[in-house]
Amino acid sequence: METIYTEKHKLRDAKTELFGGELVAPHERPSRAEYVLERVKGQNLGQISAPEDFGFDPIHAIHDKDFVTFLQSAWDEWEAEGFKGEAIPTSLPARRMAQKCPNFIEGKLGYYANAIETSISKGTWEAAYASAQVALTGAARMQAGAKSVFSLCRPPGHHAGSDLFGGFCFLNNAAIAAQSMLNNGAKRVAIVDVDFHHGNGTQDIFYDRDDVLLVSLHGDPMDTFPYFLGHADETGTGKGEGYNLNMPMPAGTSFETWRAALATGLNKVRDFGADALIISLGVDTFENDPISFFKLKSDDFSTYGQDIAKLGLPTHFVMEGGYDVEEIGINTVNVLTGFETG
Ligand code: 7XA
Ligand code: ZN
Repeated sequence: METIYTEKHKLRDAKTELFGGELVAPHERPSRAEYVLERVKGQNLGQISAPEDFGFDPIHAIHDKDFVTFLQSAWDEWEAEGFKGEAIPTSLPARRMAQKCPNFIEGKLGYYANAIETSISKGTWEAAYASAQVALTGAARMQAGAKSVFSLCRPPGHHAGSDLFGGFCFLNNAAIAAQSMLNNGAKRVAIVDVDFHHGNGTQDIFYDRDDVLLVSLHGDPMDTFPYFLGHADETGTGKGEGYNLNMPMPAGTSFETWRAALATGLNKVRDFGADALIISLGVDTFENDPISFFKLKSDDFSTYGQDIAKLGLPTHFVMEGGYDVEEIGINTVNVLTGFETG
């Protein structure tokens, strides 16, 4: 399987994440992608290629132009104010508050944030843009007839909405890849999000659509991030009704339970009749992940890679979360090699 990767991910190297009331070293750090890359090489997964540059149009097909402009200039605007730390919003338009975007950068940050753990730092935009191009290159490979491809995206994307960042995400790589496939001839694309966290950004983007099916398996949002979306009764709206399947699960969920939910999701994908499948591949379902509460072991990742392969669909793996850096490479590549042998 070909891997798409760029060193530009290293430009996203924030020093601070707001966690437990403290500013800590971010869980989402450059070493994550490097562990995965090392394992891709060590297991001889296949060719490693640099992304092409598809420009802004496919990004604007998913994200509001004003939001993209904000991401591009946020760090410079913040720095120009003389603030000493990284850019973190302090004031958000919570329920019933005005929806006008302020002029001042601190207000803009709040307007465009869906969570405030994620600081914007120097280089964040450049890395986010490159990450989207990685996913777009993966999408292009699929359309050229590849059976599978791995987009080693970093920063991740599934919490980013059309005009919202947060949860370590800025641009929604999987959504951008899905829309690109649709714009280039695909009729129906399914996204199965196996990250521990609900893909609230992806859900928000496609919630009223019947050409993109989203299946998400995740920690119950009553108990974990992103808290405000991801419930089982969120099934889509308008013509999108029935095209959003959430399967929240409780703390301590075993692989057996999780795998049964995956089977339900994959059956839904089969019935949908997708031309292609995108896996939002987060491996923070691992038993030792520091910010999650499922109990998958390293071998389980191989098993579910095989399960996904049995669908027989062209499959694009797009990297999302996973934070126990020692194991992230093993678990990620186990899914990919499992898929290849499945
Ligand atoms: O899939 N998404 C993630 O892995 C990021 C979750 C961010 C959690 C922040 C909780 N303080
Ligand atoms: Zn996650």
